[in-house]
Amino acid sequence: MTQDQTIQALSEETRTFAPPAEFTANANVTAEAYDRAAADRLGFWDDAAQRITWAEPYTEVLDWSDAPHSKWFVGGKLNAAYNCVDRHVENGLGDRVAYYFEGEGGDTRTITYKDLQDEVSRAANALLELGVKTGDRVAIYMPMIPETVFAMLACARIGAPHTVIFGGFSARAIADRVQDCGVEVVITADGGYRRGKPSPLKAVVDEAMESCPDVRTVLVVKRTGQDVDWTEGRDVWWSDVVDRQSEQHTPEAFDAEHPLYVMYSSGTTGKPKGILHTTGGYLVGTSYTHWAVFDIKPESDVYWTAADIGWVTGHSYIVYGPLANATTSIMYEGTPDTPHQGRWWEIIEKYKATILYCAPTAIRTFMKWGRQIPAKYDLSSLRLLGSVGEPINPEAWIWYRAHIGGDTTPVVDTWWQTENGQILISPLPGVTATKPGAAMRALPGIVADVYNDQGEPVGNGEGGYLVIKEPWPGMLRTLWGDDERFQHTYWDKYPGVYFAGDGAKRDQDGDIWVIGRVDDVMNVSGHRLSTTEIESALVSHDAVAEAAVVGAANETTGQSIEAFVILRESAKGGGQDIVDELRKHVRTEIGAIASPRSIMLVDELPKTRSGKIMRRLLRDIAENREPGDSTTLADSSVVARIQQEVSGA
Ligand code: 6R9
Repeated sequence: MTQDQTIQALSEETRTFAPPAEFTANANVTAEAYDRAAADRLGFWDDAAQRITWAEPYTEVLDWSDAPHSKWFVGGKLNAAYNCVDRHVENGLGDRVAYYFEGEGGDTRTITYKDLQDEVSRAANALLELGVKTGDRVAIYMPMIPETVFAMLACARIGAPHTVIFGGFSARAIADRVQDCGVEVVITADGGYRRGKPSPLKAVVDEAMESCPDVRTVLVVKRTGQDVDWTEGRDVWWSDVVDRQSEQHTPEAFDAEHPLYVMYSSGTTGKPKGILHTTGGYLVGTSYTHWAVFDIKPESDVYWTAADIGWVTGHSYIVYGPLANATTSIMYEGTPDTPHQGRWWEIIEKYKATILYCAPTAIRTFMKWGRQIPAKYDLSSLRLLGSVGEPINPEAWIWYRAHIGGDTTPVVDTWWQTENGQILISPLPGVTATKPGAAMRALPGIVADVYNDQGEPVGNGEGGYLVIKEPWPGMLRTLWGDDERFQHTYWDKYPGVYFAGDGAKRDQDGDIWVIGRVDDVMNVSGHRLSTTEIESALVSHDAVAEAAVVGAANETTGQSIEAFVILRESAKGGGQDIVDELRKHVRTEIGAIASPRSIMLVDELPKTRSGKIMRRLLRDIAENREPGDSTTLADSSVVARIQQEVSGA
């Protein structure tokens, strides 16, 4: 579907689904929360902050005097790992399961809160022995295994901000992030299991380290047992240093604004942004929203966020939010079709999962595979479903509720971003009569709106830009090493108001429908990628003179990456070979997730008189549509020529 068709389909969507009465009767949050927060927003967050155990109390909920830099829970001190682990053990919950881990190959581990305390403490002691100090940044490049959580919490425990790099990124991408963040210690694994095979991680880190002379230690978890190269003096096995440590470690309390982590995310330029989250506000924001949006009953729920820890969804809703709430979670290492297409449903049946949170791209893939697959499993334990990462089309929403949710479970479509740290716009499952495809309204304590270009709120039935008008606890504090870009990207368009970069619509009832990015950020299978970043990768190849990349609408992946490339004269005539070569080059520069679906070789690109590439027209071509208005082009016949070239090819 094109964006216009999406908007059309969304505006024709009129079905609503009220929460089941029984769900409402037992829900954690009632409609009153909206009134309470509207009457006294900071008082509301003050209440929410009581979910956290503070080593020293804060004196002020919010200091916004240096806007857009916020300080939340000013003067408060806490330890994130203590809040996620130790306090639950102290409260007698040591035997509660924190994670049911399911390896792709079928190996399993059950990790209780007491196990987690021991593992995290040992890992923290190991990091201290390796010379990691409070404030040092540690990079983590890992598969989806329990040690990834141990490593993150060990960092948090000693106040060393982590930067987790998604396992699909290339050596170059790792090196960029490690350098930008000033990392000296990297934690990785020999490899992880992907589609039934061990896939290397350590080898990718080795390659990255060639351009990271400041990294002195690489700590390696043995997961697959595959062969690895070894750099003496730099590389150490996790089993050699962590396992022999004491499981006693006293967590130190850090300032509420102490950095917890940096997560790199694609922006509109070639350089990824290091989004900085701090401790107190982030924990309050994630634990409150996890409890409210997923209606978490920690004593009985088995909760599953089927995402990767390498993305923000994993940070907030596999690690920090669920653990702060003493939840039992499922963690799955592999892909949904290994060894068969019913793998997720088998896992839900096995652990009697009650809540599933995943991306629309997964749901659309399951739709394609057919409803007969989930129908073979007992999914009756599920009581709530969530969606995140991209707009969910009404058909996928309905299918999800019907074939996974047994036609009864509420579905919460949750809108938020890496920058936000926590869910901001979402139904409340016991309160909201949901509409398929709508994130509905801002959560209690959050003030969202849709603005037109002039910065005025749009009326019902109108579209515009999504904005957040008041600060929230889990918000990013700045961009690592680039405060100017922080100001410019989010706060300059509408002074004092957070500009999300998403288009949105208010329907006749005033409910919010998020349409998707309005900038050069693409959303491919729920992964955030920048067109510019991929263009830069392409032009860094000797054969390429110029490149333009667009995200075209795609039924399964939401968007697909379509590249238009002008070759240098010397490289012309290479045919399919050069296309394969360029695709490989993008994999090397960024990673497999950024590999274009198609690379079209063209002789020219549509440009305005000021030299700007008109990607809108390229998108029209990629989506097989009659190109829109091209009157601002320097040469309006270019589009027709490109169309000819593309259809000829
Ligand atoms: C959590 C996460 C953020 C971008 C965001 C928007 C899109 C996320 C959405 C959604 C429509 C939803 N997005 N959730 N669009 N409806 N429920 O995904 O963070 O990777 O930073 O992506 O994803 O376009 O701006 P991140």
